[in-house]
Amino acid sequence: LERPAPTATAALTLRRGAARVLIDNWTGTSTVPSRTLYPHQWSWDSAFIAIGLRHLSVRRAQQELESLLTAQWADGRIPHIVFNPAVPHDAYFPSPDFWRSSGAGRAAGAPAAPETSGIVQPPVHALAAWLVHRADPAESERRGFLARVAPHLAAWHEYLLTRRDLGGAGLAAVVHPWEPGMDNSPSWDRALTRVEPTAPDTFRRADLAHGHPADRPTDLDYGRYVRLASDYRDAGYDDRATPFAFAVEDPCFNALLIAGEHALAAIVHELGGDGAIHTERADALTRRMVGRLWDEEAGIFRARDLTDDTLVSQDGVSGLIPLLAPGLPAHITTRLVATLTGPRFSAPASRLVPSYDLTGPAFDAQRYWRGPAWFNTAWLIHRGLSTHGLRKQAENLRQGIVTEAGASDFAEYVDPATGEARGARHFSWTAALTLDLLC
Ligand code: 9WN
Repeated sequence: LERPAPTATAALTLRRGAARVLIDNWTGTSTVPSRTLYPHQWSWDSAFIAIGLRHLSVRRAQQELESLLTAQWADGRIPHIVFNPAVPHDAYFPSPDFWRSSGAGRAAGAPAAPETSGIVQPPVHALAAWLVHRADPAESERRGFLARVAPHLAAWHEYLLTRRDLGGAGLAAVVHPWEPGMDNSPSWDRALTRVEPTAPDTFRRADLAHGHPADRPTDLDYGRYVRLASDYRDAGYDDRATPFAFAVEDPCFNALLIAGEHALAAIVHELGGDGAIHTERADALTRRMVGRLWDEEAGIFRARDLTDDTLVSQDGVSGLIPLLAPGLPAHITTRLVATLTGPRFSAPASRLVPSYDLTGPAFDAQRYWRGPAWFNTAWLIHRGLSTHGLRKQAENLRQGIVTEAGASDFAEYVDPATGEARGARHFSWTAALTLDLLC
């Protein structure tokens, strides 16, 4: 049975609880995803966090995004981690010594400081910047926020649309399972069998000190993550020179780029310019995403493995996130909603969306991106449903998000069937996005 939606008093308590998480996880310039598991700044986390922080402090939300942008590389990439120099290196693996973005062997184009990773995460930033601006346009204008961030956001998208167009068809590719932000999704299993894992005794995982092994990726997964990241690093993070053993066009990543291009169009327009180029790009990306990633028979978008140019047959929540694209053909929207509300992705007790097909062979209700329901993906689908005017479904999901976030103490992810908390607690984006849906 689903839990009842919070009453007005409970909603107030929930808002306070969410605010407390964001206050506790604030470091002075940005927010850690979790004080225990993830003690640095993460790229797409910061974007989601800013979307919630804007309801507490617009200045802080601006700072969250701007501190991330100071770590942007010369080629436009926004690194997936910005390391906090005050945190000991053994607190998180891989640490700055692994990535070698700074110091003697510094990668070309990496900032002299701060230290960063060399891979990226999904482009939620332009959407976040636009929403932060909208929270208080006068304050944003007074501080010149949009004018400052717009060139960085444009350079970031440009990087993705050019250097990362590895398939040559105008979509952005990811080159490491950490890049789409859904590390051990079954969608990567087949591609990863081609990757020779690095021996487990050559590195030390820090995540198991804080996370339960059954909730986290396996040692074999980590061996492959390390191999892919070190191959990229050893090629100087050069997208033209690296012989990528893993290269995939992911639906969620590209749907966020589409939403980001629409947001950039609004930003440029607000600054007095003509944002048409970004709208055109968003439309072109939408057409390409439909052409290359939509699977009519399966009724969901699928990742394209560029190594053998095939669609991956495992279905995950990523394939539903293209609902975010306002220009999606109507029949595809209808099919996607049917998939979302059908037996493969509907979890009536939690009203959330599992990260992987409930009926799929690799489903695991506990393990990270192999089944558990996450709050950021639910928020994105909520936004997609609202974009297409699907109010009833959006409201049902909104209630699931706020109810389960509160009941799980703002967990990183939950068992979709029971709502049981998994992973870290007091997780920043869970708190931020709950706050957003309560305001
Ligand atoms: C690797 C911080 C990040 C999220 C990702 C999530 C997880 C990292 C890890 O944590 O990934 O980047 O160590 O497992 O998969 O989406 O951004 O919250």
